[in-house]
Amino acid sequence: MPLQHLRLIHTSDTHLGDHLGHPSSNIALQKVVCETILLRADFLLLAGDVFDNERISDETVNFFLNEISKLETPVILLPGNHDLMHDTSIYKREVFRDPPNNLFIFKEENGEIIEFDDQGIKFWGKAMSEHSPSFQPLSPLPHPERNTWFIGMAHGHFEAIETNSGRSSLISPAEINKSPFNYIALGHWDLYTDVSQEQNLAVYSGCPMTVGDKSGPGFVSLVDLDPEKGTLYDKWSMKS
Ligand SMILES: [Mn+2]
Repeated sequence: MPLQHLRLIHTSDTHLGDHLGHPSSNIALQKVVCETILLRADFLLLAGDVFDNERISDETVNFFLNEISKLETPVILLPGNHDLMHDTSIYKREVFRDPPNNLFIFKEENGEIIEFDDQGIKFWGKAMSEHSPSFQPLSPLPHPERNTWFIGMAHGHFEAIETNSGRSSLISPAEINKSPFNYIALGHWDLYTDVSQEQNLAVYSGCPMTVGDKSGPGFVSLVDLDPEKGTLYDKWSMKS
């Protein structure tokens, strides 16, 4: 089957439920949902830290689920260090028993593929269960896939190996370089940052809103998978 043209919206770090640190996160999520519809995206990617912590209310979770259910677009969610996938995970609460059927959540800490045969696209990611130096969001990498778009998702801190900081959930330039993906949707950083290594594309979308006292619009990454031109991506303002 030939590759299809597909459009992705990639965002992360909404930190829902953190009313002090991220006061405009609810509005930002609503904007992301609107833009996903207006831009006719085929998939919405949430690259971790969707929720701020495990003490958030069920009301916050229900707000999120209600927003997601407004979309027909599949939503691919990778847990991050603020919304870990472990025993007491937000994603294991009762309210997640019957999620909208367009919501797909990575659950395996060793990595898994979520695939959409009809559209010819696969997503790979490792659900973080512990934010520690032993968790490596892009290692080991999966094998390349043929005749399909292949998108990686990772939540962690990008750093050159030589820096040797010993920080948690590190992502190295070498891993991006060796990766089999058409694009890697990264989360963990507040600001849009392109950390691509030559042809291997990897981008932090940053928050869809600004963080701190001055709340305002942020950015998402708008990704077009074009059968002829390959992966095209752009920093897309959430203004308007
Ligand atoms: Mn994070």
